Amino acid sequence: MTRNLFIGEREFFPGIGKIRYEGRSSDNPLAFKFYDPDRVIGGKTMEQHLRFAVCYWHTFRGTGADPFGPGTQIFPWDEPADRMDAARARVDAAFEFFSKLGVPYYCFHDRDIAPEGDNVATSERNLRAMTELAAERQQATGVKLLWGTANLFSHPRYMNGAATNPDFNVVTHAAAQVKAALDATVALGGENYVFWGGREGYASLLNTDTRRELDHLGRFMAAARDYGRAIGFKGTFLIEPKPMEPSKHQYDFDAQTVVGFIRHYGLEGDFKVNVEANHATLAGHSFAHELQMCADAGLLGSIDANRGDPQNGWDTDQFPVDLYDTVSAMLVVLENGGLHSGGLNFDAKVRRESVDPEDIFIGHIGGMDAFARGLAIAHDLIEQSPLVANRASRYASFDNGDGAAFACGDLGLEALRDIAAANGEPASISGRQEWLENLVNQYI
Ligand code: XUL
Ligand code: CO
Repeated sequence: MTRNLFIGEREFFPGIGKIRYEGRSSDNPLAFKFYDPDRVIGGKTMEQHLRFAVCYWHTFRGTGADPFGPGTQIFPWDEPADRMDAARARVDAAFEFFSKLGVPYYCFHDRDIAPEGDNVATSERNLRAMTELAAERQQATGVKLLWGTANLFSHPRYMNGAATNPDFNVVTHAAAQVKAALDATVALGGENYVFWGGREGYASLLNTDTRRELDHLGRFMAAARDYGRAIGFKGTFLIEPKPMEPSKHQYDFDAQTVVGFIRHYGLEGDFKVNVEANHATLAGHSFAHELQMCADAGLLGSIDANRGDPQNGWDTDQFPVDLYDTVSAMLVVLENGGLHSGGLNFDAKVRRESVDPEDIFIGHIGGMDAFARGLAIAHDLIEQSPLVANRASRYASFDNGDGAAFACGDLGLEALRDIAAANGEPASISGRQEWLENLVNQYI
């Protein structure tokens, strides 16, 4: 019986109880093989390290529709004909799912949990009503909000951008939505607030003043920050980079672009980066590279955990199952001292052909197990293998003497030239990449 695990009037996942850790010898598809929330690694439990979140959009608004055909996934929470009734059913289905899966967090866009109304005031009223219900469900289940966000890309009014739209009237609608989404995030105790700029970009320089658009984006972010702080939002604002899709050229191309944007517009201290694995690969980077660039800048905020498809060049948002990816990501996260107020949000969806409600559980279980293994392996690599010491030793020539003087800015080009002339040709030093790759495999 799963009687205590649903909270509304109806059970949406009958026959599925609480997902438990059963260890790697279990052949139960609805059990964790590696994610043991209470297992302590390096002084913190797996649950505290990984801070998993389920996303509302793919899981409770996705239908499997693609440009070639309608949805294949007919789920009971979409049944009510009235849009607010359907929204209420989804909240109940969502909190039942979060509780059964055992994730501490969820994330949503304003339009995921509440339907858009005919005008600004009606949309605000719908969102407030749904926020009240979500607050009750959070209270009843203990599930918390990792981040809220506003969908500024689906409505036709945003076809030329939201904060970067050339028409001021559209910018004001984007602002109204962000204001209401911040109100909801604060009311629900959200720990972060995300901006993913789906259409904050352009298709042609022939009709676009990119300099003005970027300045408007900077102004918009500052206005959101000021409003959020004024209503008591203590969390972190996050910008999620993506190089393309839907815009051809997106202003938040990759992590280093966003780091530069945050610094250029004076947003450090309030803003960090939300790195998504599939967006990294679309930008021609690895997931770990994007995480490392943020960690180096002190701006690693949170993670959208998923993966792309190696043969398809678009944002397939598959569940992360590749251990090399999760190990390399967790190496960066652990060396960063953890995710802090961020988490691992599964911005991932099951395939169009996966039509059983059970498939949604299995997708998340696989992602959670893959990150649990990544965490344990990365921890062992850092604590027990020569990886960290080897990396540090490559830079030993900067630790003292002239190398340290250069690194501090005390040696100019002429002094460096004299040292080169005096010391002669440097010894050839191996990077030993193959050895390090073998080491990673040894620990996996
Ligand atoms: C789109 C994407 C979004 C953001 C939130 O590619 O990743 O779902 O995570 O707007
Ligand atoms: Co995302």
